[in-house]
Amino acid sequence: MTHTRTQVGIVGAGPAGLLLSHLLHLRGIESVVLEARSRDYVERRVRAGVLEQRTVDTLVGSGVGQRLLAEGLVHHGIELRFGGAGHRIAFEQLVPGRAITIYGQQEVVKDLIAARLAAGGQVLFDVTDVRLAGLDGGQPAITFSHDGAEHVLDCAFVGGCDGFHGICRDAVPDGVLTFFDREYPFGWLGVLAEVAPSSAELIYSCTDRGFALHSMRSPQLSRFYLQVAPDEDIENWPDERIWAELRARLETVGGWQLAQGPVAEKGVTAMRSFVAEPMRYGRLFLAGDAAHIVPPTGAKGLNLAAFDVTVLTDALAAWFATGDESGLDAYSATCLRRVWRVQHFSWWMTTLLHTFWPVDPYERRLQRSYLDYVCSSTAAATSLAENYVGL
Ligand code: RFL
Ligand code: PHB
Repeated sequence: MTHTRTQVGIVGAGPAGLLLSHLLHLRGIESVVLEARSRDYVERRVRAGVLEQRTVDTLVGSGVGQRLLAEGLVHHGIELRFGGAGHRIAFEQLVPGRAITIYGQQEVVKDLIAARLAAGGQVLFDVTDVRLAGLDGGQPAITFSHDGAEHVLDCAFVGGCDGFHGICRDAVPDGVLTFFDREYPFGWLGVLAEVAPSSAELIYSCTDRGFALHSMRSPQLSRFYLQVAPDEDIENWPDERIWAELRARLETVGGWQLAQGPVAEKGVTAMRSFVAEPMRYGRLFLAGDAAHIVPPTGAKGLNLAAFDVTVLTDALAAWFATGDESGLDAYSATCLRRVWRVQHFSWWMTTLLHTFWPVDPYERRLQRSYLDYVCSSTAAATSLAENYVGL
């Protein structure tokens, strides 16, 4: 059993854990990141694609934005497609000066890993049996196995950045956290295809066959999502069926055609909303998906993870500099204010755009009425736009 010491032990090398480690390093604070998966796996995992302006500013401002600025696609609007017509939500008019950037989560992860390793940072991949102890005292310790040996990492604080299925949240004694959650009666089938996007901007399409989203990753790579059953077996979706369904749900306006290409990746994700309160237990601070998740319709999860760790970095930097605890004490409440705004927005976008089977005709008309309202009232469209680009 080897013993090492660091200032902040971080569990999870997703966007939250890596960005926390990187931001702490810039403030002169040492950390070790422990990741259950391989480097190759985390760098290939296809997930989010939409970065809010604030997230872009954080990445660029901390020196990891070179590739993001060169390769990211800046978008000034999205399209809502329903009832046989497309309606553009024009950010440049509704929220001047604010935009979103399309840049894959795995590219953010690659950039952050490269920056940590170049700065001599420690990111350990393929660790197993991670366990937390001493969270309620002043001496937390993380035990884990790596390369066939057992290790103990002593630290002043633990960053619980290990996602929704991680172990950090479960390390909190029963009764301390309150959970809030909602499951949706559908999931998303995500597809990455080697074909130029058929649209310059994202299309959120609401149809009687279900929801579809046309997104992208680059001028050569398109990303699509189809609303499916939450437990849908991907084996039921050969590529031809995927393209036929995407065409049926997206080619709903006159003359618009979907370009097809080879499918590079596909998979099904269930959708849920979840919040754990508070986001702290003693010396453990939960951040990102470990503390809260949202359905991806609002494109918010990664952005929220980035927000959490900027708040946490400031709080930890103040503590290490002067012993000031006020930032740490305020961490959970500061994050949860934003978390709940995003919870509402993501639930609302999901409810507005999906088909809930069996269809309740009354609810369907309410949905349609709200879509019409969002697309005809500047006030309603501004509300969507400011939440989408990030408050
Ligand atoms: P992650 O990315 O899940 O990373 C957690 C890491 O912890 C590791 N881990 C452990 N490590 C050590 N020991 C253990 N016991 C461990 N248990 C787990 C895991 O292997 C993993 O590497 O959480 P993080 O960092 O909080 O980041 C959150 C984001 O990944 C997530 O919110 C977004 O992907 C959500 N999301 C979107 N967010 C956006 O902001 N914009 C989007 O456009 C967007 N689109 C999406 C999305 C999520 C999706 N899926 C697949 C859920 C689209 C989809 C389809
Ligand atoms: C994506 O490109 O992966 C994406 C875009 C918009 C969303 C969710 C995911 O709302």
